[in-house]
Formats: sequence, structure tokens, C-alpha cells
Amino acid sequence: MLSIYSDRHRLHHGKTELIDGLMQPCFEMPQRLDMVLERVRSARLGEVQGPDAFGLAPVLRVHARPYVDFLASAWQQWQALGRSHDALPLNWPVRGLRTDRIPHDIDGQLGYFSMDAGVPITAGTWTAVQEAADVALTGARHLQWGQRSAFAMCRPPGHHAASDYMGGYCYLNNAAIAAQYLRDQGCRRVAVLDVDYHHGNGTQSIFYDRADVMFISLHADPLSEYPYFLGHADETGQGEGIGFNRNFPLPLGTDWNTYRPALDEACASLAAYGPDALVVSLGVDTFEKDPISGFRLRNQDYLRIGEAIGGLARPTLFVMEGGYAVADIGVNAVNVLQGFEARA
Ligand code: Q9C
Ligand code: ZN
Repeated sequence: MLSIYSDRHRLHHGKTELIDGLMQPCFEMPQRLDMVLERVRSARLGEVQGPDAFGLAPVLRVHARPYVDFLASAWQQWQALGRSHDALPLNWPVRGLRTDRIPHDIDGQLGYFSMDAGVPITAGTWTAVQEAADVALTGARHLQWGQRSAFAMCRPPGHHAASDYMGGYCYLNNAAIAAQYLRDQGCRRVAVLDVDYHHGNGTQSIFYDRADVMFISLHADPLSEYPYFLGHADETGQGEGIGFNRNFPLPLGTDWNTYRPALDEACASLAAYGPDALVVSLGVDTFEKDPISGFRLRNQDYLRIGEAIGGLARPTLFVMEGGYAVADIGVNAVNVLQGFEARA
């Protein structure tokens, strides 16, 4: 399988995040992707290529212009106040507060364009984030050119980012940008399957009222786990999109015996939809040793996930999302890809 990778992900390296009331080192760190690249090479998965530059046009098909302008200017605005440490949001427009005016002040903008504080903005964040979108788009382009599959090694991840907000380590929604690009290049139907431990609230929001992009997610029940405020089973779509969104919230402690029936049902829905292309939001934070998660999947279970996806026999783009058990991220991600190839 062809993999797309850029070293520029390193330009994004937040220092600390607020966890359990304490500022602690960011779990979302450059070493994550180093481990994936190392495993792609040691497992001889296939060629590794750099991304092409697509510019902002395909990003703006998914994200709102004011949000993209904010991301592009945030560091400069922050620095202009004499701050050289990471920019972080601190307050949000919740129920009853106004969202019809965008604050001029950077602290107000950080809150306006985010869902939580897990999104440090550093000097290199905007460059790294654009590069991650290019990595996903380059993978999508290879599907369009006839490849059966590709692996987009995106970092930072994307599935919590919606049209106009960041959150949960995500800035631009790499998988959504790739899915929309595939639509724009002539695929009539595209499906996104999200197997990250956390619900892909951003991707769901982006495609919620559309029938041309189906979204299916398996994740920890939002009553128990981040992102808490989206991802329930009764979220089935809106307007034209009714019936084209499907959530499988699963209990904490989910192991393969609980996961597999949900995955099989998700795959049956995908097969019935019959997409021209499939985008997989590939998070491996469902792993038993993941430091921030509560599922119990084991290394070999990822081969089975890949086989199930391969059985769909669709052109498939894998987009890297979460996974924080640094030593095992590469093994688990590449196991999915090898399981897929064994079945494809
Ligand atoms: N108790 C992704 O996997 N909160 N984002 C963690 C831990 C944020 C995860 C709290 C989790 C965001 C792409
Ligand atoms: Zn996750």
C-alpha cells in the first residue's frame, strides 16, 4: 500500500494540555507519527511518498472562510501581544451567549473557533495543519488515479474539527477534506468509517445533512467519554441526510467480543450504501494500553478490523487520527492496513 507522509508534522508540537485539572505534557506529540513511519518501513508496507500542494481551495470546500483565516493568523495575533508560549482557548460561547459577532481580540477568537482547550497553537501549527490536509488530499488523488488504497499519515489528526471550530487535538478535518475532494472529482457517493475511540463529531457535523457522504462511527459512549456532546445512536442525519449518519456508541471496557458485532453491522450499512470510495478515520486509541482511553482491543484485533474493511472491496483511503500508546501505534495502524491487504 502506498503511504503519504511529510516531516513537516513536527512543526506542530504543543507543550501542555489540561488533564484532570493539571497542565501535563501533550499526548498528541510528534513521536506518534515517527512510530507509525517506522512500522510502515519495518513491515515493508510499500512506498512512502511526500504530499503534493493543493492550496486552500479544497480546504474551503469543508471549512468556513472566517475559521481558516483565524487559523492562518492566530499565531501572529498571539505573538503581537508579546506571548511566545502556546496559544490556548479559555472561554466559550455556551447556551444563551452570542455567536453572531466574532471578537477582534485573539483570546475571544480562540474561544469562538474551538470546542475545548485541547488545541495548542504554536509557531508552526498552521504550516503543519495545512501539510496534513495535503497528505490526505494526495492519498485521495491516488484513489482517483486508480489505486485500490492509500494510507494518509496525517498529523495533527482531524475528526473533531468541524466546519468552523477546532478541538480534541484537531484543526482541519483531513478525512472530511479528502471525502469532499473525492466527491468533487466525480465519486457519486463517498462513505467515511470512523474507528477512532472518540466520536468523530467534526466529520458528522460536516456531512450531517447530506446523502452523498455517509458517516458511520464506532466509539466510546459519549455519556462516559469525550467529546460528550455528540455521538449518540439517535443521531441519524438531518434533511436530505436522514439515514446517512450512523453511530455505534460502545461501553467502556469494550473488547473484541463487543466490538466485532458493531463493526459487522457498520460494514453491512456501508455495503448497502455502495460508495464509490471509502475514507477510514483510522484512530488506534481503542487499544488496551492507550493512556487516555477505555477500550480493550489487542494488537491482533486490528488485523481483523482491516479484514472487515477489505471485505467491502471499495477504493479505500486510510487517514490517521488518534492513538496515544506511542510504542504500539505503528503496530496497530499497520495491522489494520495489512489485514485490509490480506482481504483485498
Ligand atoms: N481523559 C483524538 O483522538 N481529552 N482526540 C482527553 C482524557 C481529549 C482525542 C481527556 C481527547 C481528544 C483525535
Ligand atoms: Zn481519539
